[in-house]
Amino acid sequence: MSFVYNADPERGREWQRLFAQRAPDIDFRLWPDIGSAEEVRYLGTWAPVEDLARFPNLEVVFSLGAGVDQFDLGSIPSHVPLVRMQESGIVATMQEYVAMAVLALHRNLVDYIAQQRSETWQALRVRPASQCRVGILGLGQLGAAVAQHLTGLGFACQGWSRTRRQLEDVACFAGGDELPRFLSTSQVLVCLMPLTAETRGILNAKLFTQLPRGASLINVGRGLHLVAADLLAALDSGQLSAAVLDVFDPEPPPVDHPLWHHPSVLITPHIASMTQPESAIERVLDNIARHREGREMVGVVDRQRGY
Ligand code: NDP
Ligand code: OXD
Repeated sequence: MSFVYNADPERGREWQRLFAQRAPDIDFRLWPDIGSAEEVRYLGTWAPVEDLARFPNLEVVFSLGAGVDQFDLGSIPSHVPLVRMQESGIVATMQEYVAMAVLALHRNLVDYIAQQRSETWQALRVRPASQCRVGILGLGQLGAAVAQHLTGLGFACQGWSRTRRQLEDVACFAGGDELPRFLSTSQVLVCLMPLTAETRGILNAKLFTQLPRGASLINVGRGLHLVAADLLAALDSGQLSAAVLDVFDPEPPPVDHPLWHHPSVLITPHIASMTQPESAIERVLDNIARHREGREMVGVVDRQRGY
């Protein structure tokens, strides 16, 4: 019985060491050294793997990331569940990144970077975090944890999801009807939704006009949530003041893309958070145990919803 790992080889070697310690009965294989195809029960992968039919005894596909939009759900046999990554390391690193981005925007880092370049010494008004309202699109594993972390830093937080959530000290909005009210008071908007047919292009001109003038945007969801031309227009008109972007489509964006050089945009190369092998292995081994015992696994993708 084997687990085939198909993602970043450096972290793959960490997974290999952890599997040898924690689950020596499972033959851990690093792609492309898959061994006997009949032995493959579990596939852990970031990217879709073609022709899954070559693994006749495959039982579970584990996405090594939280997002699953890269998979063609129709190409995974219906009896093989796709499980997305829900683990404490990916959550903690996302909390750090969004805190960094919100603090950078709240404390005018974009302006001070420009000031430093022009040797300008000019203090801007400082306000406490409690006067800054952060709105989070998506209140799942990551959005909810980010909201709670930002609340701990003193920010006023609110979130929006498809179905209603309840979180301490976080105003929760749900569904299309409540979106305009949520947006109208979100001074910093964070996108932490999965990419689905419903959310594709959601960060567009219509949405930007519903934010308070001068609001800022953090996109850590997926590149295709954002209509880049609409963001550029909103920045240039002053409707938005700044953006922190971690995800693009394609990645990296083309060399001549105007976002690279926009003075109000900070870019990072899709590193907002990362699955951490030491904590992720707990989740994967627990899910394997659940699967063997016929119990429900944590993070099974609902193929109907697409996440
Ligand atoms: P979850 O599935 O746990 O949460 C998704 C949230 O989005 C839920 O609250 C869900 O609502 C909400 N949502 C989904 N569709 C809609 C919709 N149509 N309208 C309103 N709300 C919607 O996902 P995670 O929190 O684990 O991850 C979110 C995304 O973050 C990933 O899919 C991935 O794209 C991105 N990501 C980015 C990383 C990076 O490094 N940049 C790293 C990891 C993830 P409901 O609660 O009602 O289901
Ligand atoms: C993820 C990601 O989905 O890193 O986990 O983007």
